[in-house]
Amino acid sequence: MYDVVISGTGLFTPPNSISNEELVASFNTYVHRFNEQHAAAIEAGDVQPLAESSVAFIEKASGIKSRYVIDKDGILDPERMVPRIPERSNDEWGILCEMSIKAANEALARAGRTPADIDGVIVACSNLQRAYPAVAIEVQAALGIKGFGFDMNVACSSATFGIQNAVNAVQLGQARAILMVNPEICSGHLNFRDRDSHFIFGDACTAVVVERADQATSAHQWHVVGTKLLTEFSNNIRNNFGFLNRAAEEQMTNPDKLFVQEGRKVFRDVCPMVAELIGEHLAENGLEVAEVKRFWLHQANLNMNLLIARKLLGREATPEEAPVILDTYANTSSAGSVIAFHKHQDDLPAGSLGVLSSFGAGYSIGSVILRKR
Ligand code: CO8
Repeated sequence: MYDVVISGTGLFTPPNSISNEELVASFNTYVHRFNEQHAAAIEAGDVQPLAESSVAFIEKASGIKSRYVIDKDGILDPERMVPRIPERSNDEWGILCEMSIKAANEALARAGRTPADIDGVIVACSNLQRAYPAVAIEVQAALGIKGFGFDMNVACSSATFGIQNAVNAVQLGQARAILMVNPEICSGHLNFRDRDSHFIFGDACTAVVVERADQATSAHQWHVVGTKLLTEFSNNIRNNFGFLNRAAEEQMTNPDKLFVQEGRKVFRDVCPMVAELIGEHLAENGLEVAEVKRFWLHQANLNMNLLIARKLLGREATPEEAPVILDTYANTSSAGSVIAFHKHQDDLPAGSLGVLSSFGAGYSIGSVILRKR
């Protein structure tokens, strides 16, 4: 068994950002138009009037102030409220592949590697563009990587599950190095007409190079001390979009074919599960929570992260101990904890211990313990 390191990370951030103010203005225009158009039915009690969204609520309930998106105009158009992302021909690289290449190039540069050093590509994300061919194989072709590639989806936990797969392959000698990528266009599966969730998600892509410790030369090496994963079935976060939708066409456009959740229940169920899993994982490795210098937590909700850190530490975490990126990125699903890791690792000295953790639909939870070399 080989020792394994994460030797490089990369990030692609879309150029367009939407503030809460812009998003709420568009949503409220839609609400006013809907209520005007249905005034008679609302008056007769046949249709429920829609309620306005509020910037103050969004920031207090979630900590989110803005989000990056692939297409801003389509989302903010109150007549559309869906990003416009034109279909590409099969002769062009797809948009998930394009995002992946940008994040991967940064991760490879930080790792001091070229595509010739990589033996496999894993694309791990919540929102895959198509059934096949795998986006990972397209990324492989675009970068000129030999070996194998496959896609996997464990919702918001896709990156930690992807890292465990990559670590296993390198540990066993099946690959010298694996490129693991998380292209997330969450805006494509978000119902921007739903007041409860229209503010939650953003778009981004992250990439991680996992390789043998004895071959790594990067200045940014994190030894993978261990990985631990957990899944427990729940209906509280669902997206029922899939290939069988066309076989029940009368329900094809129902709201459950986009992201739906019971946010309160998710919050209540998942926070204790995450704190328990990370605590157990550290203990299994003979480590104390107090030794951890940084928690790169999944970036869904600020209050969730504050509670998880408080449960683990027995006190409030400082912003340095549990960095926040969801204020400007919102929830970017599997990319979130990796964005936090990418942006908040270089200040730590050699020997520092950190935990990368994801949580989300499934339920699914992942913990990756890392020590800086
Ligand atoms: N503006 C004003 N008021 C609002 C709004 C709004 N936009 N929305 C709701 N309210 C009102 C409600 O009507 C309610 O009013 P009342 O008290 O009168 O009934 C009140 O505000 C409180 O509503 P909630 O109970 O819903 O509010 P919460 O405090 O629970 O906050 C959150 C809502 C922010 C959604 C919170 O529950 C949360 O973040 N929970 C955790 C969710 C989470 O982390 N989910 C992770 C899922 S992501 C994942 O796994 C990946 C999926 C794949 C990605 C798919 C891409 C699209």
